Amino acid sequence: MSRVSQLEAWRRVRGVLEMSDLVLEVIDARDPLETRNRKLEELANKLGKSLMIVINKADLVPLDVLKEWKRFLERDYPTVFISAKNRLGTRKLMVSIKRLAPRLPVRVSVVGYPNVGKSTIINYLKGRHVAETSPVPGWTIGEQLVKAKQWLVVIDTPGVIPAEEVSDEALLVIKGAIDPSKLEDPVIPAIRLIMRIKSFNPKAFMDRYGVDSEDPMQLLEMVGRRRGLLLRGGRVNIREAAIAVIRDWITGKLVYYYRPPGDGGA
Ligand SMILES: Nc1nc2c(ncn2[C@@H]2O[C@H](COP(=O)(O)OP(=O)(O)OP(=O)(O)O)[C@@H](O)[C@H]2O)c(=O)[nH]1
Ligand SMILES: [Mg+2]
Repeated sequence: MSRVSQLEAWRRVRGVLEMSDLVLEVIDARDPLETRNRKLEELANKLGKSLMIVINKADLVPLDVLKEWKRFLERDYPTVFISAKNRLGTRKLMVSIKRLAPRLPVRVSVVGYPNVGKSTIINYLKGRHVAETSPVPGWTIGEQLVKAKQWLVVIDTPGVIPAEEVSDEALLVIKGAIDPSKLEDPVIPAIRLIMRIKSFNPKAFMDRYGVDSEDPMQLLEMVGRRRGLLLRGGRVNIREAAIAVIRDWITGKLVYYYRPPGDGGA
């Protein structure tokens, strides 16, 4: 993850926040705490902007868990959950935007970590493909203004990562915020990810690959062999196996979720 490109991304996001009337902070339903960006919230507060949390990728998490997160996050900000990909929740999102808009027409910025689905939400509000989306984190580089409705202008932004997290590759892998092919060593981050996935969803690997092991390194071996990711001589290409696992997490083929802490929990 390059510090320079992140500095530029923050600069652009700040500019977009300054010109918006309402901020949509997009988070990933599978890991709301890790994809909630407090630095963005602080910046929006400092600039005096109202903010709404949009829990996206709701298709990957059960409804009762989504409802608990909504209740939990609403202590801080109005919250909705949607699946931009499956086009579920548009009406609810539109109604909430209209309700929170300080004026009409309203300018709404869409912000968050890389890969949470910001550009997909822009397309969904517009009703057709106007913003490029990709399973590769860090896809959107510049901002883009889109007139979604007569009364609604939405602004796509690049994903931003708090400065203190930029060099913590394993953490960024868990947040789904970094392209695994850019990692010098994807194996250690993959092992941390495997342990986290297993802690919340012990069946995740059996469900996805039909193999499992308590030892993350051995699990990578098994996944690599299953996938035919072999080096010459028949040994497993562990690097490629690690990248495959990280990609499957990013694209929602490996799933976990958890409930909010405290009394919002189970
Ligand atoms: N399962 C699921 N996947 C989604 C959803 N919304 C977006 N995605 C997927 O998440 C990936 C990232 O989506 P983008 O819209 O490009 O995310 P972004 O936040 O704009 O990412 P950057 O531009 O890299 O910051 C893509 O592969 C989307 O198809 C959703 O509601 N459910
Ligand atoms: Mg984008």
